[in-house]
Amino acid sequence: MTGAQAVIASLERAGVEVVFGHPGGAILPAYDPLLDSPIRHVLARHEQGAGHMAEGYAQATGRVGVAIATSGPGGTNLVTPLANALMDSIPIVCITGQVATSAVGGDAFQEADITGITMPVTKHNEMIHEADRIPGAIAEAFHIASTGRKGPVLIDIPKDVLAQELTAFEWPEKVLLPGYKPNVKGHSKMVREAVDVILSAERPIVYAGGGIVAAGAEAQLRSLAETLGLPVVTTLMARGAFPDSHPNHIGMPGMHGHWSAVTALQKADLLIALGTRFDDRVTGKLEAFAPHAKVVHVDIDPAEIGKNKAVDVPIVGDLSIVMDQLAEVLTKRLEAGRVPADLTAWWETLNGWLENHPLTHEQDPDGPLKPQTVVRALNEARAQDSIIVTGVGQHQMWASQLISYETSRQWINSGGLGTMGYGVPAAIGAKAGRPDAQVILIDGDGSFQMTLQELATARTEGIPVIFTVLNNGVLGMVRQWQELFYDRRFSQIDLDASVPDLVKLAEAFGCQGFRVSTVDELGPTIEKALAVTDVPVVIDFRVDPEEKVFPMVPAGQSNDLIIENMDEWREREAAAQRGEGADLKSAGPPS
Ligand SMILES: Cc1ncc(C[n+]2csc(CCOP(=O)(O)OP(=O)(O)O)c2C)c(N)n1
Repeated sequence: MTGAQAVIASLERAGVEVVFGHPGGAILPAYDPLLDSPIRHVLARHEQGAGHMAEGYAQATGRVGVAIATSGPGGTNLVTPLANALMDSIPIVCITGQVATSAVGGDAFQEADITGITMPVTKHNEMIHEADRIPGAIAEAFHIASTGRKGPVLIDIPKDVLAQELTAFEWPEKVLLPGYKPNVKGHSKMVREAVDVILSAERPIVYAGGGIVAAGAEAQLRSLAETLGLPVVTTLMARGAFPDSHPNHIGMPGMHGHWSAVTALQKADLLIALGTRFDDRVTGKLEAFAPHAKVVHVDIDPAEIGKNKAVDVPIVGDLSIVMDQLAEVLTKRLEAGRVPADLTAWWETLNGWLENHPLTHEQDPDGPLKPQTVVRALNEARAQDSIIVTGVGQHQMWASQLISYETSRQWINSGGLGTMGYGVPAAIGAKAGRPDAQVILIDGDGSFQMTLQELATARTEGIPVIFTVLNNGVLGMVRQWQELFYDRRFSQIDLDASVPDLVKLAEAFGCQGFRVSTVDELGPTIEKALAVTDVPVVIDFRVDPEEKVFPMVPAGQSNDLIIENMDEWREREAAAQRGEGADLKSAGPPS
């Protein structure tokens, strides 16, 4: 067996059903045995697309996504997906070809030091020097990607190693890595302390992050919240991990979070932070974040504990295991007669906020189509268990705010890196992994144009995604910042909504194209478009470029300064000019 055959055999042994890739000289040997393998190869038009497809696949299915690329530019095109996967803890394995061992270091044709380049954006990477090492390295790659804090692993294989004969193909059934042993069980003393702190808190809140989804701890989260009547907020990475319709759900925190969720964190006396990393988009000005709260923090990655905010009760472990431990201690305490603090007053406050601070927008029936109106209409028309994928920008925030998510893995976006162009390929990957699910991309025209060539992949591979574009003709989120922070001095944001013509573009790619410009056309066109299930669909929604995402915490400010609409923004601005309150334009760090 050659190294190349061993690569494919290893992927088969790892249980891989589909890989996303793009061939080239150095990886060519591995493309030949693919012809004899049951593994499906999806030919992306760009390696960045292949990488994001692997991520979308992983996020939709919970399995490891795989991308394959050639040496040099093939590998460097994977850098963005790798960085994205690292930030969002997405398990992917990337396999790259490398120039022959004898040529390495000699500026050979299509040579790039991909392990060096990707060192800071992978959980682990390795260049293989002998074909015998291939099965072990690939088994380890899958193990590392999918355990502990999940993330990306890259394996680089020189062309001569792919051609080399193995002495024997040995697939390790169990991977043993002496230096890698994620701590999965929480320290029992800390678990007891956490339960005590939780039972005593009068204004507790569960701050649930993407770790809940990664660990599959949704049931335990729900049980904890219901047993103690705890309010829960779900971060951008955790949307759906706790049902939006649940009476204990307070919303999404963060710069564009729900007013009640943001304020609940600010006023809480205890944050029960589960698998979340105190991202600056959630904390706002860190010194002013949740000033009255004690913090219980559970995370699989010890480096996260206390990284940004001091923690009172740190617990390192796998959330699904630690939450079972918490439940066990909690049951004992309650059975022994311990009475939890009374949360009635807290709930009265929270419910009052929820009632008084809903998300609203105004739609003039004859005026320009508002992006929020479109997102609400999509929410109505979609299948309840549909998967929503987004790019990055205003549309991403509206899709998170205005669509109700009831289960995990229904919501796929680029949270940490904020990668425009993520949506099109990630949606294709999600649909490849869950072909029976309705997959709807909600993209911006800027994000869409970064990876739209993958429409060809969707069409030729028979992956019928519904690609929708909130086409405002501008880089909307940048426009919003220029309006609010740079006195409407708009610089380099105009894209022109009519270029490219998205309906013609869809047709050119063999997809069906639809356009909606008015409120009247909205419902009927969405219905028609969603009825198409055999080919990919593109819907061009022409929306108002002036619309802004609210609520908003101005960058670098305290979350106490959450602003709900433009009128309030102007009032605060005027007040600041009179010397009453913070200068909204200071826009200091973080970015
Ligand atoms: C690759 C990349 N480049 C630049 C940015 C900075 N950026 C963030 S949002 C945004 C505008 C997004 O425009 P669009 O996709 O049209 O969405 P909209 O905000 O209009 O909904 C830009 C340029 C980014 N996030 N990613």
